[in-house]
Amino acid sequence: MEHTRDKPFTAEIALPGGALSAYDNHTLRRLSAMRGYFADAERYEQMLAASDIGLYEVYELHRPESSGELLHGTSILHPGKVGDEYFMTKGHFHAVLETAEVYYVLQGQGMMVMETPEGDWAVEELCPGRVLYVPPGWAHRSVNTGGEADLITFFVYPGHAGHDYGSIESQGFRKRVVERDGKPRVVDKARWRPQEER
Ligand code: M6P
Ligand code: ZN
Repeated sequence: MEHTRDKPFTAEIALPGGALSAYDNHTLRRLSAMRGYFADAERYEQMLAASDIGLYEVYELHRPESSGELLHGTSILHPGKVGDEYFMTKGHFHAVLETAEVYYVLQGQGMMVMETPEGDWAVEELCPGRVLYVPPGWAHRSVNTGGEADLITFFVYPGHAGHDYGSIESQGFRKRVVERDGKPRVVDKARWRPQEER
């Protein structure tokens, strides 16, 4: 049997903006999809009642979800905060836990919050030109600390990795990124309190 191979292909990333010139999926994650994710639940509900704004967008090229493939695309995380907590992605483990991901930062400022099921955690700063390697087994969430600009990253991960939102959705990450005195600060999840109670 003759093997039919896909042809090589290219795409352009428009900057500023971050859209791919050719893509199959465009996902817009709105505030309403993030209930329970931000620490300040009261402020979250107030903001949602005012407007169901879009927090981040993902442009992806469709590839088969097999281990030899590399899924890739761009992620555009808009600036803003819910209370003092910066806008962020939901964050996830890969369904196939032992799979990695690479991020290349194209624009903006942010942080990648990461943790393992064993209790290890790490936060790396994201700035233009930087490459971040998320090793197998690490949950990952991007946070936009830039204030005014979109955080735009290019990502690549194995085709069979999948997304597992379960434990992050129910328990969150161990660390949150909040604004303190105008600057981003990494705080323990447990220590977070609404501004008035501090
Ligand atoms: C990055 C990639 C995507 C992911 C997206 C949004 O662009 O890791 O695979 O879907 O971020 O993050 P999340 O799925 O956690 O909402
Ligand atoms: Zn991932």
